[in-house]
Amino acid sequence: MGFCDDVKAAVERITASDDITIISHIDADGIASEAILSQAIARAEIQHSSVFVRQLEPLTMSQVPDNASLKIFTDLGAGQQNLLEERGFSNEEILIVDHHVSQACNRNYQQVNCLPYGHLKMSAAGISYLIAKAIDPINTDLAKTGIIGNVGDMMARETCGLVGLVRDVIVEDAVRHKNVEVRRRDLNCYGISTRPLYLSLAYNDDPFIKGISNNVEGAKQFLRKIGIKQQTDEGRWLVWEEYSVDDQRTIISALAEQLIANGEPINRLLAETYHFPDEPVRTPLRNAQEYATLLNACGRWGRPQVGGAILRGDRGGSFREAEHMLVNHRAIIRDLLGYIIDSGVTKLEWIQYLHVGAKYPDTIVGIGAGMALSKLDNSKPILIMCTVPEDKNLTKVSMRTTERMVERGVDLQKAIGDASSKFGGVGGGHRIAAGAYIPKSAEQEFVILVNKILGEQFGAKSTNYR
Ligand SMILES: [Mn+2]
Repeated sequence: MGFCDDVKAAVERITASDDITIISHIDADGIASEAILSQAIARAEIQHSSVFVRQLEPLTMSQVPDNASLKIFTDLGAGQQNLLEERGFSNEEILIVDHHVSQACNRNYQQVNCLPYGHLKMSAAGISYLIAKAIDPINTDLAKTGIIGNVGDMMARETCGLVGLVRDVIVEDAVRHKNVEVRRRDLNCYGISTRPLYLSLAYNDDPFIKGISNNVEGAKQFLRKIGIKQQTDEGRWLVWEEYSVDDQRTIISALAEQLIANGEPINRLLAETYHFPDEPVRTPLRNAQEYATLLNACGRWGRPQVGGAILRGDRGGSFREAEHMLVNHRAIIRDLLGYIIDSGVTKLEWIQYLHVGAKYPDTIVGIGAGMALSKLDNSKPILIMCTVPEDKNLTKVSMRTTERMVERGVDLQKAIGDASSKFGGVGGGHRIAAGAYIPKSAEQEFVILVNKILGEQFGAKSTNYR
C-alpha cells in the first residue's frame, strides 16, 4: 500500500457515505482543508456539515457531534487517536486526513497521512486536495486553495517554494486551471500585494540585508538611490507586484549586490511565489502568503467560517470582516491590554489573575496576558481566564511569565498541566507561556491549585525567595 492507495481508500469511504461531518483546525491549513473537502463532498451531492476546533483534547471533544455520520478529521486527529477511542468512536465512523505524527492506538482508524510515506512538505490541505481530485477531476479548481493551505503551514518557507508532490501535482493542476500564476524567481519577501515596497523590504529578515532589514528609513533610501519610483503621482505607495519586470530585476540585482558586499549568501533572496490573477489587485487575496495570513486572522479571532466563505468566493461581507480582523489586530490587542490594566488583577501569593469573560476571543487573550505582564508586577506569573464561545461550560486559561522567573524554577506548562488534569483538562505550552481548557465550574479551585503549585516551584528552587 502506498500513499495513493490510502487516498483511493479514503475516496471510497467518502463516496459510500450519505452523511459526513468534517472536523477541522482553525488555522489557514485547517480552514483550507475544510473548504476543499466540503466543496468536493457537496459537488458529489453528499449531505455534510463542518465543525472547527482550536485543538482536539478531552474537553473540546464534545464539539464533535454524536451522530451516525462519517467523521472526517482534517489537519488534526492523527495525534489524538486515543481521544477518539475514549470517546467510543468505531473504525466505521472515522477517517483521519492529517500530516502530523500519529499516535499509537488500539483501534486502527483509517488515515490518509503523507508523513509515513516521506512526504514531509505537504499539509492537510494538500492531502485534502488529492482526495478531492480523486473524487472528481472537476475539483482541480480547488488546487489554488490547496496551495494557500500549504503555504500557510510554512511548507514553502525552508525550500523557498513548494516542493515534492505539492509542487508536481497541486501547483501544476492550478497552473493548468489558470487561477494560479507561478513566478519561479520572485523576490522572497512578504507583503508583495499590500505593503509599500520599502516596508516589505524593511520588515523582511530572511535574508537579513544590512541597512535595509529592520530599517524603514534605510529601505526607503536604498530604493531612492537606485532610482526606483516609490509612489504614484497621487502619492500612493507602490507595492512589489505593481512594478514592471524591469524594475523588479533592477531591485533584485541591487539587493543581491548589497548582500554580496556584506559577504552574505544570496541563496534566499529569491523564491518561487504563487499569485492569483483572478483576485482584486492590492488585496491580501492576490498571493498565497497574504491570503493564508488573512485566513489565520479569521481563525485567531474565532471566525474560521468567515475564511471558509472567502475561499468559496464571498468577496462581500466575509472579505470585509476578515480584512477588519487583519487590519485591526493590533488595535484590538491594545484594547485588551487597556482592559486588563484598567480592570486590575487579583493578586494571590504566587500568581496574579483576571477573568475577561466573553469580551475577547481566547486565541488573543494569551498575547494580551504577555503584554500586560510587562506593565504589571512581573515577579508573579499572570493567569487570564476567558469564556469559550463554542462551549459555555468551558473556560480557557492562559498564563505568561518572564525569562527571569523561568530561571528561578517556574514551569508554567507543568503547573497548568498538573492543575488542569485534576479537572479533566489538558494543558500545553512552554515554561514561559502555557494554556489549558478547564470546566467553567472549576475556575476558583483551579486558580488556587495553580497558585499552590507555583509556590512549590518557587520554593523548590530557592527557599529564600520572596
Ligand atoms: Mn496543518
